[in-house]
Amino acid sequence: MSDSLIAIVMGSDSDIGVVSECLKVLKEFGVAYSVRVASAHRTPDLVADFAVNAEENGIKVIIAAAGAAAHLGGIIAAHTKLPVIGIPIDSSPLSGMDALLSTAQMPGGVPVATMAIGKAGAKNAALFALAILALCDEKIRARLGKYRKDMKKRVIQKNEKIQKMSF
Ligand code: RP5
Repeated sequence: MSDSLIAIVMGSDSDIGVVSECLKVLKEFGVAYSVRVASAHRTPDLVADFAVNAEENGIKVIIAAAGAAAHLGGIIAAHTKLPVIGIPIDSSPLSGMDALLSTAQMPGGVPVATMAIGKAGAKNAALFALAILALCDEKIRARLGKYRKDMKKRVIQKNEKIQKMSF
C-alpha cells in the first residue's frame, strides 16, 4: 500500500517535458502522487502488473501519458476498474493526432477519459484527477474552487491591461 492517490504512468522518459505540466498542478495542490515509466509495447508485463495491483495499492486515479500508437491508457483501463485519464503526447511525426485517436477511440465498455494533446492536456489531466478526488474530499474541492477564482482574476487583470493600451 502506497500513500499516492494518483499514479502517473508515461510510455517513455522522453514524455517528461509534457508530463511535468501535470506534476506542477499536483504539487501545487499538495496531493500525493507517484510517477513511473512503463510502456504498453516495450514493457507490457510491467504495465499489466501495475494496473492489476493499483487499486489494492491505494491508488484512486491513474493518468496515462503516451505518444505515437498510444495504447498505454487502454491497456491500463483493461486491467483495472479505477478511472484512467489519458494524455496524448505530441512526440511523433503526426504531432499527437495518432496518440489522441489511439487513446480516445476505445471500444465500448473500457473507457479512457482523454484529454487534449500535449501540455494543456497534461495540465487538465491533473485537474480532472483532482475533480474526481474532490467528490469525496472537501479540502481538494475547496482548493479547486480557489484555483478557478484565481484563474478568473488573472484573466480580468489581463483584460484591464489590454484596455489601457492603444492599438
Ligand atoms: C511512446 O513512444 C512514448 O510514450 C513516447 O511518446 C514515444 C516515443 O518514445 P521514445 O522512443 O522517445 O522512448 O511509446
